[in-house]
Amino acid sequence: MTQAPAITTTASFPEKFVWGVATSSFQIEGAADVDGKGPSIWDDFCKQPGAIADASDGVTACDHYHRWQDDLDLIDRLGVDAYRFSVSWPRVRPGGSGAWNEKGLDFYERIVDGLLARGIKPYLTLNHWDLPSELQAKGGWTDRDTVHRFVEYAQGIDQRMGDRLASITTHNEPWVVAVLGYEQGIFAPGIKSRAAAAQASHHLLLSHGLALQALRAQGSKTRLGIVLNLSPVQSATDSAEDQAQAHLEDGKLLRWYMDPLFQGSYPADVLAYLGADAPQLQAGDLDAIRTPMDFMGVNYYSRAVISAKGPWDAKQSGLPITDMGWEVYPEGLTELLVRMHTDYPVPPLYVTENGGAFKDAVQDGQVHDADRTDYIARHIEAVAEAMRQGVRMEGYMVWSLLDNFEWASGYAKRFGIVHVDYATQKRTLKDSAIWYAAMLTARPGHRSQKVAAINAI
Ligand code: IFM
Repeated sequence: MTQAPAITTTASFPEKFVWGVATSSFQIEGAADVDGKGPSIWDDFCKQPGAIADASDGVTACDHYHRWQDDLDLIDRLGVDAYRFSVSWPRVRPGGSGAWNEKGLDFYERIVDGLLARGIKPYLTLNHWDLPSELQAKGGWTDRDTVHRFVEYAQGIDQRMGDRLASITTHNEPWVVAVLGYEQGIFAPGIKSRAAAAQASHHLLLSHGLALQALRAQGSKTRLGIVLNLSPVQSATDSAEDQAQAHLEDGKLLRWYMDPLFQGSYPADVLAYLGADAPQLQAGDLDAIRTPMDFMGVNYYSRAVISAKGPWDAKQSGLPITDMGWEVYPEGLTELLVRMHTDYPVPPLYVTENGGAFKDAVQDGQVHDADRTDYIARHIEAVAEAMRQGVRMEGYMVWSLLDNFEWASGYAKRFGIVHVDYATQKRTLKDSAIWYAAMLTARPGHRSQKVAAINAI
């Protein structure tokens, strides 16, 4: 285990750089059918035998729906500037269309106002995967109608609380929704069809662009963007086969999303690879998708290494490996950010998720997660390096605030900087959280110092 470096990380960043923590609705809220919430595709998927490694579900999760005030206090203690969270679409509009659920809207409004009261900026995501089940029954993201329902959802949230938000993100990680959900079937909704995945990805992108246009048309006061999960894709060897395969995988992961968002086209090599499975487009779709954004988020965890011979075994690199089996490779974050900045006319960038799952143990009320602190510190340094190389970066957010429901892996994988005892719902700050808080509250002018100064009078 590596010792956390004694870094003065924030010194390399401008004062207005935004430091945060992130979560998502399904992973922490619980209250799956409380106060009028409708079912989501993840509620349904968890019921499929074998879908979730520990056969768990999101019925209780971190019980954040009931403990939100204490959790906001916890976020405040960390000294962050921002909290990135998502809205559960079926909590605010249970069927995805039709009646809105006032109690659901009130819940998120209380979160937003509670954050602002504590001096924390709310970064709201509309789609972190929990699509209303009723929309899935009509085809989910393969159905073009879902695009229009999503635009209405975006408008409703913006009308209700957009005046108090730091930003609205349309989608979190559309690649995951499309590929893991509709092609590999290992995430909700559990479909295995390459054509369905391609169509779903197009509709996700289209709904993003149309939502931006609709929100601007209604005078939205907040900043608008999308969040992609991206990695540098490297060839395992110099062989022509590996390099060709790596180029295609780069196309499927990065260029399939970045090209339409910034260049108005899908990459030709991926379209050729898809052949008859390529998505159906209508006139104007590509123009809508490239609607300018105010910011963009990148979720980074590791690099991808591609061999034409089959899956790459991360253990052979000799790099540290997280509990997810992912290599710790911070230089990949610098490489990725510089590439995005060089190849595309990107708006200001945020790292909207970054962190590691490690096997934590609570000992005498403490969690000594030096490996997680080391991971986060090294990735923050990688962001600083990207900025030195000219990338416009505005923020960095740790994934995650809390240990939570890690999708198909269930609760066994812990990404939190705050430990959650799921039997008691007790929260314990891990050493990584204490380190992050110490770093952030020591910044010149931090709100905690103002409070301390007032108290000292
Ligand atoms: O937990 C997820 C999150 O929901 C989306 N990005 C990756 C995280 C870790 O797998």
